[in-house]
Amino acid sequence: MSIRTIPTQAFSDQKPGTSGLRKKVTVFQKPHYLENFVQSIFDTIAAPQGATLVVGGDGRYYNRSAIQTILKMAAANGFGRVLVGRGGILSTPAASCVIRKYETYGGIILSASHNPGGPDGDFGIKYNGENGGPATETVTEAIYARSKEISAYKILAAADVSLDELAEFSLGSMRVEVIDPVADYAELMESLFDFPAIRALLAGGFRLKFDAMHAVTGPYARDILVDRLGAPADSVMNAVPLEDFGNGHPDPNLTYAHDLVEIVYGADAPDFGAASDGDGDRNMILGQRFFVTPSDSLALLAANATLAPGYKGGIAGIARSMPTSAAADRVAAALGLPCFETPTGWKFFGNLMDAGKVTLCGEESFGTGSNHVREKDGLWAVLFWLNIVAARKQSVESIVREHWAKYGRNFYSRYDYEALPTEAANGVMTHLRDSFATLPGQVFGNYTVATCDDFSYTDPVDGSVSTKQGIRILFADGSRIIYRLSGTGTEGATLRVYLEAYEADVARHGLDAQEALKELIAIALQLSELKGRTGREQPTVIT
Ligand code: G16
Repeated sequence: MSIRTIPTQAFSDQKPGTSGLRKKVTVFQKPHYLENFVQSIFDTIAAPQGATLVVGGDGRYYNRSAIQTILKMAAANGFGRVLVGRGGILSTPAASCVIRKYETYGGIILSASHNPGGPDGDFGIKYNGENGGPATETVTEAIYARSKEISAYKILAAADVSLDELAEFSLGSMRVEVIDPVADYAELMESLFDFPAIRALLAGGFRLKFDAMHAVTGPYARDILVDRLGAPADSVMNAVPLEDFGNGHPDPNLTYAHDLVEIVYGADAPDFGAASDGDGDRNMILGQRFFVTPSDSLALLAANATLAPGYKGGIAGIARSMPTSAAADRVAAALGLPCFETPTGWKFFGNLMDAGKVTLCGEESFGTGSNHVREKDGLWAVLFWLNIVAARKQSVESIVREHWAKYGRNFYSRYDYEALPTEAANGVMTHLRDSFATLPGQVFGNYTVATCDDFSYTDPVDGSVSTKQGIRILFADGSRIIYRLSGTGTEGATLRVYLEAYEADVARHGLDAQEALKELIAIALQLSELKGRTGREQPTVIT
C-alpha cells in the first residue's frame, strides 16, 4: 500500500459555520471536496506522528464512504491508530466521550445534525480536539485559511475496509479499532444518574416515549432505556437509524417531532416524552401534554442538579448562549453561582468547562449538557429529567410550575425564517443596525427600548473576541428581541428571531407563550421590516 500525494485546487467555500462545515451531499461529492477539507484539518492540527484519532458519524447518507476516505487519509498523514464506531456510527456526545476516555488526540465527527439527510440532503464534518469538544473559533478559522490555499492531499492507496464487526486491523502502518459505539457512553450515563431509582420509576408504571427520529440515538436509547432501565421495547420509537432518516427532518421540536407530539398530546398519553436529533446531541423534553422549553430545561436541571448522583456535590456555574432565556440566570443567582452568556455554538462552552468555571451549559436550540463530555447531549438530558422525576415523585408539569412559582416564568419563543434569499436576510440585519442610534428610548406599546447592540463576547479564559454574534434589542423591563442569522443552514439564509418576556405573577404563568409574547412579536416584525424585506408572511418554524 503506497501513500499518494494528489494535486488539488482549493475551494473558496469551506468556512466552518456554527458547528463545522455543512453542505449538501452533492457538494461533498464533488471531486476532492471532502479530501481538501480533511487535509486542511490535518495540516492545521499538526498531530504528532502516531497519534490516535476518533472517527464516527450519525449514519446519514455518505457517512460510510466519507469514513473510508478519512481512514485512508489518516493513515497517509501519520496517525498511528483510529478508533471508529461499528458501522461508522458514533453519536456526537458518544464521540466526545470516547475522545476523552481514551485520551486521543482528537476526533472527526460526520454529521449535519438536525438537517435532513439522503442523496439530496445535507452532510457535515467537524473536528473535535483532545478535550472532546468542538474546535475553537481560532482553530476553525485556521482550517478555513488552510482550505483556501491547499494544493495537495495525502491518501493511502488501499481497498475499503469492513466496519461492520468489532475488530482490529492494520491499514498501512496505522491500526484501526472498530469499537462498540454505545458501550462507553452507556457506562458514563450509568455513572452519572440514579439508574436504580429510574428503573423503579419505570417498573412502577411510569410510561415514557422516546423518539429517535430514525437517527443515531436509536441504538443508544434501546441499550440504555430498554435493556438497562427496563422500559418496554415500544418506549423507543423510530429506533432504526436510516440514511435518510425515513425522509424526516430529525430536529426534535414541536414541528418536526410531530409523531411524538401527537402521542404525548393524545388520548392515553404517556407521562414523559422526549426526542433527539440526527447526531444525538439535541433533546426535547415533554411531560404529559406539556412542553418544556429548552431554556427552562436548563434552569430546571441546574436547580435540581444535586438530585443526580453525578452532580450531588453541586455545580460550579452555568453557561447559556446569548439568545437562550435568562431563566438559568435566576437559578444561578439564587444558588450564588456564576452564570456566563456566550455566543451561539457549543464550541464557546469548552474553555469555560475546561477551566472549571461551569458544570452545566445550555442553549435555546434544544441543547443541554455538562462537563461529563464537551458536547451537548440529548440522552443525558432525558436521563437527567427521569432522575429528577424519580427523585421528586412529581409530574414534569408540576415540577416546572413549581419552578416558575419560585423564580418567575421567562416566556420564550423563536421564529425561524428558513431559506431566505441571502440579500434579503442581510438587508434586515443592516436595517436593524442602522436603527441602533435612534431606537433607545423609543416606546412601543408597553415596551420601552433600553439599549440595542451587536452582541460580542470576550472569552474569559483565552481572551479571544467574537463579534457580531446577534442583534439585541433590550427593553426596560428586561424583555428582549434578538435577531440572528443561523450558521448551520445550507440553503440561502435562515433568520432567527428570539423573543423573551419575564413574568413574575403566578396568575399569568398559565398563559400560552404565543399569547404572552404577542405584543413583542408584533414589535419584532415592525422594527425589522421583515415581511416587506423578505416577502415572508409567516415563519417556517416556531419553537
Ligand atoms: C449547532 C451548535 C449549537 C447551535 C445550533 C444552532 O447545533 O452546536 O451550538 O445552537 O447549531 O445554530 P444556528 O442558530 O447557527 O443554526 P447542532 O445540533 O446543529 O450541531
